Amino acid sequence: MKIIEGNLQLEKDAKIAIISSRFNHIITDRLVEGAKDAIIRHGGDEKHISLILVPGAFEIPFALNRILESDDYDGVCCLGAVIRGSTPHFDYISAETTKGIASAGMKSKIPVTYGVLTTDTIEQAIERAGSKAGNKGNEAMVGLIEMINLYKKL
Ligand code: INI
Repeated sequence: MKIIEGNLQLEKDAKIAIISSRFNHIITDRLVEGAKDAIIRHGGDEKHISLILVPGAFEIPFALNRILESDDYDGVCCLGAVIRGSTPHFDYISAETTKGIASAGMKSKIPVTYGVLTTDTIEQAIERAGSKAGNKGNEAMVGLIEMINLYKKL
């Protein structure tokens, strides 16, 4: 059986875009830190990272589509935090953000990963932004590194 998979070694000159939303920035700042940490630990260089900030998660797919029109990056990692309130707003934002990222990623030549938290409470978001449930920004970036290397083989 031939197994085709990506390793977790990032080229020193790999160009990575991180799109992060400012909304709930106490959480998203930690996701960005986790993502940056993964780049450095896996061999990348901070000077080749671009951080694109958007107002909220809803705007992530719009910026993502613009980025994918350029040939400037080897991969894009999307980070955000949508936290449920007392109205259906959460459902609209989280669904559109997720669909928008998936549909842009599907058409893209470079990999796109998803590190958008969708939680019921702020506590659940804190747990996933560098405390007891890990750091989903870090995980999304490790996933991106694997996919960058996999795409080279496909
Ligand atoms: N944006 C988020 O990233 N997280 C949220 O929890 C959130 N809530 O709950 O409202 C949120 N709203 C803003 C939205 O993403 C857009 O920026 C705004 O509607 C302007 O288009």
